[in-house]
Amino acid sequence: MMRDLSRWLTALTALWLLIAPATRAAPRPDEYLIRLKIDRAAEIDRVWTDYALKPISYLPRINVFVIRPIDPRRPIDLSALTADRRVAWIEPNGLVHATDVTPDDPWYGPQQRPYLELMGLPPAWQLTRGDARPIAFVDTGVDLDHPDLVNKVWRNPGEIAANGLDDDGNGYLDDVTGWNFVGDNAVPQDDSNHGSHVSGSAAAQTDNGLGMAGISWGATIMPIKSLGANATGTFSDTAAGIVYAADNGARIINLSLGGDYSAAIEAAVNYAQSRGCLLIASTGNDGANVVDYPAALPGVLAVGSSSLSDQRSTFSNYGPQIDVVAPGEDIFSANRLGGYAILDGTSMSTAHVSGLAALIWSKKPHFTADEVAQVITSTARDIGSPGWDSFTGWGRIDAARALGSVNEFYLTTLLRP
Ligand SMILES: [Ca+2]
Ligand SMILES: [Ca+2]
Ligand SMILES: [Ca+2]
Ligand SMILES: [Ca+2]
Repeated sequence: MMRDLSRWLTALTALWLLIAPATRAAPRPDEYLIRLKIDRAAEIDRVWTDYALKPISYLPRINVFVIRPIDPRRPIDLSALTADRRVAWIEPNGLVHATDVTPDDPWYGPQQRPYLELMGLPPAWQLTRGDARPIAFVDTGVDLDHPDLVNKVWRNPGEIAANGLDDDGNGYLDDVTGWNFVGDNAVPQDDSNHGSHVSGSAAAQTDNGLGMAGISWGATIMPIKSLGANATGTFSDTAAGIVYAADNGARIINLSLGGDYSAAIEAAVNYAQSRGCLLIASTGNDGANVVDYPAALPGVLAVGSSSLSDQRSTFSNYGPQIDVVAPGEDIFSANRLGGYAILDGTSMSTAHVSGLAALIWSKKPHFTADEVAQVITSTARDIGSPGWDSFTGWGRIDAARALGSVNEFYLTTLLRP
């Protein structure tokens, strides 16, 4: 039996040596690793024949084959192989990265590192750094010229700038970079700092040797100005901003805002949810036993603030609707003048969760909003009293655990602990 395998391997090794230089330069997305439960060469060859596979190499000490489809246009039938009694397991030949991912942004080390590390971020970045799908920030606008944001601002693909036409027919003239519902114009420029700060935390340009790091290196920022310079806005502008985000391609809607219940905002939230959006909102900063709206609405991920020592921030509102907490004290991010500022609040915590949601969705684009939310809550580090509690929800978010949980090839269910 073993002699058969050895002979077969000798032939395979020769093949591998022959083709190795040409084929090992770049990772191959159609390569798989497989362990079989059989060891006779003829039986092994039979598996390759049955599924039109060709072995590329073999790792004898761990009994793992590297395989590819014979015809690269015909993908491997994974479900059949997984079910085949001769197969122990199969997985894609994925990528691993160097063990440390340290962004080169100069403020990362001195300012952001403690709370980003607490959230498991350098390890999570080994698994994904996000994709370019936008996060909408319904807020005070964004500093559209900020050196660490300018290259991350979402561009409306269907709109031509400054031609006085609503080219994409979405009801908004010349809305190439979002919309200003306060001024009713196409320039959602920040006049407060707040919107630049939260969008920077989630998605500032990262590893560009400049300023700060954002949680999703890939995500773009959809600026929607619904709050004025005093960081206050109307129910109607907020509702309109949520609808705009849902209609224009944002799946994540960051709502670092809160107040009283509004039927119009609830209707907008329901509309966005019906379009597949995940809405993430702040519990509020009064230190009170009340979760602000819209965070208190069903299905909205309600985010409170925690400290570097994993305690609820004294200002962080709490209550039965809270889902998770994230660091929200001494948070370093962009301001409206091309610079940076340190702010506290559940707004900052919310932006961290939005950034994490973008990382998860980049890894699992077919997930529903509820599934992304469940990854976030089920992988949070339980703090405070054991299990869900009204001060910190399911706990403090952990990007490394969240991305680790969706990195498994056979992901079937995600259960809360
Ligand atoms: Ca338009
Ligand atoms: Ca136009
Ligand atoms: Ca940067
Ligand atoms: Ca707890």
